[in-house]
Amino acid sequence: MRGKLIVFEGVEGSGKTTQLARSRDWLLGGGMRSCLGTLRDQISVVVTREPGGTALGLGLRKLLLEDGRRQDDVTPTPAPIQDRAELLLYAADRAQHVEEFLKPMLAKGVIILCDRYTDSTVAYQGYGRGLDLNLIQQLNQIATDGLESDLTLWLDIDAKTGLKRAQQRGAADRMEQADLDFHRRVQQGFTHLASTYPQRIVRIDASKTEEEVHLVIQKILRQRMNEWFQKLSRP
Ligand code: T5A
Repeated sequence: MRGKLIVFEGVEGSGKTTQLARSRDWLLGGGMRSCLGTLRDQISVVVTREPGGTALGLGLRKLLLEDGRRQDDVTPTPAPIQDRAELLLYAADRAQHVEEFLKPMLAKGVIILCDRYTDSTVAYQGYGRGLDLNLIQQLNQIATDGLESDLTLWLDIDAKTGLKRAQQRGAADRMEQADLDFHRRVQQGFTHLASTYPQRIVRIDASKTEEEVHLVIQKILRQRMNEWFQKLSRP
């Protein structure tokens, strides 16, 4: 039996990482048993993220997100990462992640919870940076070798509220430092994607409390797991 790829998407501070961890805990702590019965013992759950789901990806993540130089660094300040270079670095991270991690895990029948995937590239590099959407689609195809998510949970929150949440947590990374208009365009990108792919992308109101959002996600996961594994779990 092939596993399933479940992706969490949204703007900065939408609560993806929080909800992904809660979903994993719920699934492992009894949620899967309630959906799958004894089949639960044969299925495992792993979490991963983009960028940074592999050793190579961790290096790329550092390049992409840290704008930091040590205070005592005397080498010349590097030029900012150009938009097309940024696009290609995210694609390289994904190509490695798909081959090294996602495909082998799916082949083993694992349920993967992944923090960001292809829709982030469309939203950030396409809508945010203004790069050509057809080019991004082609690049996503090359990087994923056609691997799509089985379900994408889009945590929908307005860009300003999300950024505020992310900033309250501490220093902003290179992407978070982009201006509010950029993050609003990213949000438009997710909105457009959700209306284009209603079968794959489920919108979740992420402005609610952490617990309320978790309960909505639980309901969706229960429904999907029943659909996906119903036949297998019948005695
Ligand atoms: N990127 C990524 C691209 O540009 N192109 C791509 O192709 C890909 C794959 C990734 C960056 O890379 C960009 C997008 C990103 O800018 P990251 O560190 O993984 O960088 O950044 P994010 O994914 O944005 O992670 P964040 O941690 O900023 O946001 P999350 O995960 O959505 O939010 P979370 O869960 O960490 O929560 C943020 C804060 O809000 C609180 C939490 O406790 C936390 O303090 N919170 C809530 N507060 C109130 N109500 C709720 N319901 C809350 N839920 C969480």
